Amino acid sequence: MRDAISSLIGAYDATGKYFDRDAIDTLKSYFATGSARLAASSAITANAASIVRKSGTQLFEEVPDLIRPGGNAYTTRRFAACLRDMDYYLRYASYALVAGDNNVLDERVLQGLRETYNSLGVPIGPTVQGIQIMKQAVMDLVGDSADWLAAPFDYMCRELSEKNI
Ligand SMILES: CCC1=C(C)/C(=C/C2=NC(=C\c3[nH]c(/C=C4\NC(=O)[C@H](C)[C@H]4CC)c(C)c3CCC(=O)O)/C(CCC(=O)O)=C2C)NC1=O
Repeated sequence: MRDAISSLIGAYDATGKYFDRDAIDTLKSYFATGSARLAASSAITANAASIVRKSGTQLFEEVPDLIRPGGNAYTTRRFAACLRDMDYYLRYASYALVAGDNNVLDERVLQGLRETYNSLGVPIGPTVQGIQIMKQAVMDLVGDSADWLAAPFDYMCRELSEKNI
């Protein structure tokens, strides 16, 4: 698993280079957002249950077919599985925010996920919509809409959507 610093060291070490101007700028911006990243992550931790519950409710309002007979989140078991998945996305986003790197999402969340979803008929579009709703909820909570805050959510949406459309 990589974070902003280990990724950079890996890349520079691979070619035997000292950190150059670009590397220092990358590190500076990581450190400059450091305490804001920690604050965002701990705000998510403190509000995770309510973010997931409210975002789920909003998703099912926007796409009511999901919880109607024939919908993928219909039945108590699948409804619960859907909210559990949303909780996974939120928790791993809170890790990625601190790491300043999306590698944890690749390794722990996204690997093989599209295949699993496709084989179970879990629809990708509404899943992406659910992640976007949580992104907005987190931005509202933190009172910030910076790129670094959106990044893990957008990354999961992009990777889930890719090659599937
Ligand atoms: C930490 C990394 C990780 C992820 C991401 C993960 C996802 C994940 N979601 C699953 C199922 C599922 N995922 C959903 C989710 C949804 N259905 C909808 O209609 C909505 C759009 C959406 C919620 C937003 C549902 C309903 C199931 C159960 C499908 C079934 O068993 O038929 C499954 C199949 C096994 C199981 O049911 O537990 C996996 C592996 N598991 C993991 O370990």
